[in-house]
Amino acid sequence: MARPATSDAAPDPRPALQIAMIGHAFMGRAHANAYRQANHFFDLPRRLVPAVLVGRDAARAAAAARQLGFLRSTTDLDAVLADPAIDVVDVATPNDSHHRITMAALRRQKHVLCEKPLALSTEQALEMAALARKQRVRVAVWHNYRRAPAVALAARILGRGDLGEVRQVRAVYLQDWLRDGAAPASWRTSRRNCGSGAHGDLNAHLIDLVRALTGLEFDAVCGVQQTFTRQRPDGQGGSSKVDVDDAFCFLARFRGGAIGTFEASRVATGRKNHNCIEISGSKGALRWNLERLNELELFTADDGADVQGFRTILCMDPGHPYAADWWPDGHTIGYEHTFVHHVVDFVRALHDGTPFRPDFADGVAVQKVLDAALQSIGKGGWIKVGR
Ligand code: SOE
Repeated sequence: MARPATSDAAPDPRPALQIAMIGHAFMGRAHANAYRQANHFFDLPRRLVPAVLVGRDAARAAAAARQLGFLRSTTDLDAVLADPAIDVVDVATPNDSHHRITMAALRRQKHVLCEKPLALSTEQALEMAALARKQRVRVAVWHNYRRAPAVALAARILGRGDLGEVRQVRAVYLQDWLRDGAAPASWRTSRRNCGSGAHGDLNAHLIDLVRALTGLEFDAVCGVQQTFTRQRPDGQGGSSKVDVDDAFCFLARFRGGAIGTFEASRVATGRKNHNCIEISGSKGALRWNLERLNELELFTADDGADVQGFRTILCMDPGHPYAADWWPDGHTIGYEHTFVHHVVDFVRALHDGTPFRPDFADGVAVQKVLDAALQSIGKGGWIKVGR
């Protein structure tokens, strides 16, 4: 019988990819989890090292670094960006700092992952995209829902032409965490910090998803918005003005003739994280709902008349995108895994020199639609989306 053997884990031969994460709130936690899980479940060409977490408060940043698995923490962003050992900068901060931090990181030749929406305006987004091209570094926008297995399968189905000509898109992203007027103000309710409310936060995801799934580009949009609660508690016994939308809907015409409806709300009572897209083609249709994110509903018109109907595909079999790296057939995954897949594909693309989407050009495209829809509010009619 073989003698028992004990050995320390062999040193990892892969070159490290040192990551600095700026910010450590909701998205920072999701990104940190993704770095850890990507190393543990996927065969990556680089060893991800969550090297430093940057925050505004030293004690809170240190506590977050410990909890999220970063080697160190600091409040000194400039020193981190100047550190030649840092390869990737992850911008997980409120929207108004995306441009400033990303531009500083790009000037230091860092690869950048930036949260959505990319910027406060198309002008800022264009500057970020131009500098990224000039610096020849790899950049991405954290539109994570592209990498839910069911969404990636939907893109594969649409890309094969199985649904025929895409004619209509109907997309909603509905939450209700601001339904109650007593829900406090935050950076997400202040135009100076976020640019827009549900629109930039949630319609941004829908715009990116529709572009990714269908390849359609927006021609013109016409929007309507409402702010139902215009003052919210500021947490210090006073109140803050709310100067962004609680809900924002818009109609869209796409180049080539397709049309679409988009709805983002943070006051859609009873809806918690209802990101739902339905695409109608000439030969079929599909529907995805984030609240049932492993499932894809599919209708194909060439089924026999007596068996036609939407069928539900559980997208967790080995043939489905990303599924084989997790668990056996049907063992479902969750919201956080979409961020893991984003990291895996980004690291592989960075190492192999292959394209990664969504990049900053995609971030610019989203910003152009967001801005045109906002302009349509002021104009009270249709606005062309800049090309
Ligand atoms: C809040 O609306 C939020 O956290 C968004 O900011 C995220 O992008 C979305 O994925 C979940 O909801």
